[in-house]
Amino acid sequence: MSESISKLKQDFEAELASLVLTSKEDVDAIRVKYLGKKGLVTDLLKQMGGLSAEERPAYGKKVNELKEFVSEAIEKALLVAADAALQKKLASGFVDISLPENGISAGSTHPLYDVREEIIDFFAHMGFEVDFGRDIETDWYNFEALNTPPDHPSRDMQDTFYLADKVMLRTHTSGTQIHYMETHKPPFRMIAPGHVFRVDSDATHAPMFQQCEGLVVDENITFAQLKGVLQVFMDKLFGSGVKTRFRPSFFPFTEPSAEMDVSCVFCKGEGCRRCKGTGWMEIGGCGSVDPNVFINCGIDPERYTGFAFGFGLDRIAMLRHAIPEIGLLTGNDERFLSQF
Ligand code: FA5
Repeated sequence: MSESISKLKQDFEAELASLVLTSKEDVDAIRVKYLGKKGLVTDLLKQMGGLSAEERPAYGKKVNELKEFVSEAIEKALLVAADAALQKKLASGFVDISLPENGISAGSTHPLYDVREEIIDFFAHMGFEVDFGRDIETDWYNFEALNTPPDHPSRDMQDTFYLADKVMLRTHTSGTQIHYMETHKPPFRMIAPGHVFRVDSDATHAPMFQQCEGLVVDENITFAQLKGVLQVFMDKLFGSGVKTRFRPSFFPFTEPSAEMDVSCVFCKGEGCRRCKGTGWMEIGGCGSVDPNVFINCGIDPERYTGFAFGFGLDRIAMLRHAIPEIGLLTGNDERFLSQF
């Protein structure tokens, strides 16, 4: 018995040495021949059943040692074969490592990011400074300094995410106006893009969305200039000839105030669920800066006037791409994102 084990070991070594191991298949054939279900080493193991109880331990130990020896030799041979195959491939031709791997598709920028960058670019070219502000505001910046009295509905717990008493996630970017006016004296023009948060949710309202604030302060700034700047801005965003309208409105921090609407892209102005039957979609508020806001920031309202505006970037992206639900913009659904 012991001789047949030694003999098999010698045969295996001789066979392995005689092969030029350039392929995994060659090594696999030897593995099956020795270690497969009907392999030679497996055969030796099976013969153990015919031995006496005294002979079995020594025999089993030897066959197992042989099995381990064969397995290790085959592992090594596989590595040699893999390396030989690689060398052969490298020698046979040029490998273009700059080629893209199969199945990797190119990504693209998010539609909201594009809108934000375009807005920043547009206003930066007109000499506006960019201030990103902060997501967390105190009551003073989000409401009080903006001439918003304590009983104003926008302070309601149902609209505002409060973090602590008089500390909240900002409900609009207008607070950045106040920070800016505390540290800059007129004349100036600035924009403040950023995320804002409200307890609000339907097809065109999200609890987290983006706005871009704008503020211009100097001597003799008029509402007519505000209308001019915003019309050029709309032409840039939606193409010249886009249908817009200013609607009289109210904001505590501007007087007079207006809301700007763009013709609904879903129904072409006919009236539908998304525009609540009006044919228009509201994209921003604006107005002439209320003198009380200037006083709160230490700016002389007798000398300076200004205009301000605040637009919803999600709404702009929805209108540009005819996106039916605002939630799609932040849902991270690959089927939606891959369309851009
Ligand atoms: C404001 O937030 C004012 N701060 C805008 C402003 C700035 C007025 C400066 C005057 C001067 P309003 O709440 O209307 O206003 O929001 C402005 C725009 O944000 C809306 O027109 C709309 O485009 C967008 N918006 C408002 N709520 C949501 C929401 N829940 N989801 C998505 N977009 C919204």
